[in-house]
Amino acid sequence: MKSILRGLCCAGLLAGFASLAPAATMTMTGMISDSMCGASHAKMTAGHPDMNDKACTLACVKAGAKYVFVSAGKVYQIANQNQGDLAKEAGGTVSLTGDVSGETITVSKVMMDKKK
Ligand SMILES: [Cu+2]
Repeated sequence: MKSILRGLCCAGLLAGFASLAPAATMTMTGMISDSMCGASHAKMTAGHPDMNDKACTLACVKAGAKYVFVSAGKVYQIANQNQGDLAKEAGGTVSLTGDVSGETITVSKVMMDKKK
């Protein structure tokens, strides 16, 4: 009986930790995209062959979408949309450093990925 109570107590603690997860500074490789296209611009660029990923991202943002960061298939929201490098590296593969909290990143640094 005691062990069951202890188990319940631990589960509660873990759940509490998960929801209060502190922001962690992380560097990830991924693509700067927009909330309209998400992980792929293929749908839009198919209809506009003159558009590349960068042009698409910028056009989407101009149309009201937000910059997002796509890494390993996951789409992160970006808290500071006015970060200067976002427009510069839009559509490109980058190393992005920022504070990650859940699904949201506060971007501190964007570096072009030289490998690509
Ligand atoms: Cu787009």
